[in-house]
Amino acid sequence: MIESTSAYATPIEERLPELVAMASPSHTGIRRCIALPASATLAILILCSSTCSCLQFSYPTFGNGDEADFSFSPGSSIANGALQITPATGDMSHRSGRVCYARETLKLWNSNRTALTSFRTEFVLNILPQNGTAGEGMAFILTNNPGLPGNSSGQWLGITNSTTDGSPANRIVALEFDTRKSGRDDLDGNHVGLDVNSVNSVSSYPLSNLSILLSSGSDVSVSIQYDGAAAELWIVATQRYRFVYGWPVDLSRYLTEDITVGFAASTGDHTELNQIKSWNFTTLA
Ligand SMILES: [Ca+2]
Repeated sequence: MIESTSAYATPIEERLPELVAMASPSHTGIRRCIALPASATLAILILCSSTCSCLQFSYPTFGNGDEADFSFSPGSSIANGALQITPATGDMSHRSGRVCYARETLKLWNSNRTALTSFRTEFVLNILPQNGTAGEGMAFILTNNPGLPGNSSGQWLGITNSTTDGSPANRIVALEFDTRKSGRDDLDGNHVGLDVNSVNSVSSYPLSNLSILLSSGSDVSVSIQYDGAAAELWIVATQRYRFVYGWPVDLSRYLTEDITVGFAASTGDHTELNQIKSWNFTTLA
């Protein structure tokens, strides 16, 4: 049973905890294992090339030149300086999509295999309703199965579908940003949730009473940090106010070694642009 570690909202002017300090992208380009300093020894290079947990990248914005770095499901794209997780043109209704980083995977275990890999990722999401009412939402995903599931529009958020939902074979852990109450089990139309192989969140938290509206068309800055030694996953979401929430979650119960990181999203009767305007990722251990 996964239980919340803590949750609180603080005015935006208050200082963030060290654990999840929000940082603007400070550099561009991609740094990977092979970009070690020249002083690194050959032994380290060999070790790094085989076992290093060093996924790291930064995109302060997105352009067409970045397309080769990502996998796109049909209709997903880079447009308007952002990753468009679902189609940004044409028929946008009842669509789902995924955009994943394709250059390298995140290793589940750290280099010494003494603990799960710690990481921090930060992104700016912008959800823009297209016909007045939002639907359905998006999610940051960690998965061993990066391909988009069929029939995963609407309530399924590009994460699962009516056949696969709940199966451990999905091998996906997601933090969802849900913009529509899809059914009785859905909390509301404006919440964050931790999803483990299912869109029925293990734990979810409403944002409306914190004056955060995911589908306002205004940027939401998100920082997610995983402490592999403590097996804790933390999220900070900031719009006008800040939302902080943490869960104990052992990723090794649900995922295997090579983890793809990315985003999933969907629309339904109601449509929205599911946009990621910037994204950086840093492996911490
Ligand atoms: Ca929903």
